[in-house]
Amino acid sequence: MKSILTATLGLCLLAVSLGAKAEEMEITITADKVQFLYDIKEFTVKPGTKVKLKLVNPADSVTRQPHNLLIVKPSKKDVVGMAANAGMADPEFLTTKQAVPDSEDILFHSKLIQAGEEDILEFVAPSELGDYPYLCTYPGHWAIMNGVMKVAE
Ligand SMILES: [Cu+2]
Repeated sequence: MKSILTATLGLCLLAVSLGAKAEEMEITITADKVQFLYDIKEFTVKPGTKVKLKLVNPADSVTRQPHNLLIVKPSKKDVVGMAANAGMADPEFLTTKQAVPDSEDILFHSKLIQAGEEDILEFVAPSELGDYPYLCTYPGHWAIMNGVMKVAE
């Protein structure tokens, strides 16, 4: 009996230590200095991975262009992008709202990052496999400033 208890306890401890070793990933995505583009168009994570995504907006003395990064539900890039374009009618869109439209299709988002600044977006990758688009919702950027986070085993 004692050995069964010991074995059970051992398995529990094993499970706890495995649980603590969740997959982690760090990735840096840099905006282009001139064009509305990210340098990484696609990356892959396993479901449930703890992701640290650094978004860098390199300084450019001419454009001083802010950018952000939103990760949205599969196939919702266009819907969220159009909502961002419509956001221009809202005087608070580029300030208080950080150019993030009101949408239930947004899973994670950075703040609006000014030229020369960076932000780290931390999140846990969805458990459901699929292609999760990311995009910059500064109005006019999303159609080309986008990419795909693939959640795959
Ligand atoms: Cu942008």
